[in-house]
Amino acid sequence: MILVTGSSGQIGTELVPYLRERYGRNEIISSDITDPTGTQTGYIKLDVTDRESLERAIEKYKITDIFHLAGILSAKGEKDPDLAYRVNLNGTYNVLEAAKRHSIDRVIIPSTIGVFGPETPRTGVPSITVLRPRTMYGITKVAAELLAQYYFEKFGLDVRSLRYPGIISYMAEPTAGTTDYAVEIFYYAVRLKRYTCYLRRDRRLPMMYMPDALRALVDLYEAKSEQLKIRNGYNVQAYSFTPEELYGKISERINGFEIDYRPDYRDGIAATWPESIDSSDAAKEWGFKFDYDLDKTVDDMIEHISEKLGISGKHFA
Ligand code: NAD
Ligand code: VAH
Repeated sequence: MILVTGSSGQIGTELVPYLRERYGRNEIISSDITDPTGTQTGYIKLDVTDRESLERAIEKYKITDIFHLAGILSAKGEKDPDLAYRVNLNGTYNVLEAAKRHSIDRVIIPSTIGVFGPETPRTGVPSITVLRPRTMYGITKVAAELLAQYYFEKFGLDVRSLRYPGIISYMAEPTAGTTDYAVEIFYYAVRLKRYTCYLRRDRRLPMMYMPDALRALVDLYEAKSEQLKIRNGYNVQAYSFTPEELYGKISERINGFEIDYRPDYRDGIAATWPESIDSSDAAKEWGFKFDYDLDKTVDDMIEHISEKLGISGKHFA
């Protein structure tokens, strides 16, 4: 039985159905800090900062594997660093400790390009590199990566991690991160044909589309343990672009779409992250690959967001 923490967020909203489709409806327990809604099945309320509740849930549902997604992302973390510290660091420690005590088979913890900092190389960053982040999010995620490696080496706990770039998706609208503009821009483009971007026009960041992000996480989960040399985090990305380049791609498809730029504190966060990372370790050791290039991503996003907002293709002419 697989437990997913933080399952109501941007990634969990799509990972849970993906896992249910692959391993069976009744094999997944989703959980988050919020109360269950009437429509959720196989869901429990679970605060990862509460170790006792976590251990009770592991026992009660006979959990064998954990996908630990609960977290406070970069932008929200800079607004409330204390919360980010408690959820990201104490929460991850609780998950690892509970996993060790209950002999959990595999623990999957997504990390992030937020672990990098201004001293990291700007482009083609390798998996093993300088990690000196300047956000509370990044600091807690570096600590989580090191704990993952520690639990693997010291206790033999099978912990696996990859460093996601910004994830683009249309199901759940992200609100807590620095890379969220790359989702938000599509809603504004489709609905209003106008967007004000909070990053500089030339702020280049690594990104990836959700279907590739889900497949990568499950490929890592299913890989043979002996294949995996890196336990703190494999770099993965599909492409890198600037807001102006993304605007260009959307404008080719939505006539009259306009953008302006008003950089805020999130641009300061993004300025400390690299422009591109090197996914070759992930490709070599567990076969990481991606299907969606930027054009395919933009086509798919516009199609699904238009459908979601009930706006037909004619609107774009
Ligand atoms: P999200 O902010 O959309 O979701 C996080 C979820 O965690 C939320 O549903 C929130 O309610 C839950 N949560 C917060 N505090 C909690 C607590 N104490 N107990 C239980 N749940 C709690 O984030 P996401 O984008 O889905 O990210 C999931 C994981 O992937 C995070 O670890 C994040 O660092 C990592 N990641 C995400 C991205 C991205 O672009 N989305 C990129 C890199 C890494
Ligand atoms: C954030 N999307 O902006 C997340 C991520 C790639 C960075 O961790 O905080």
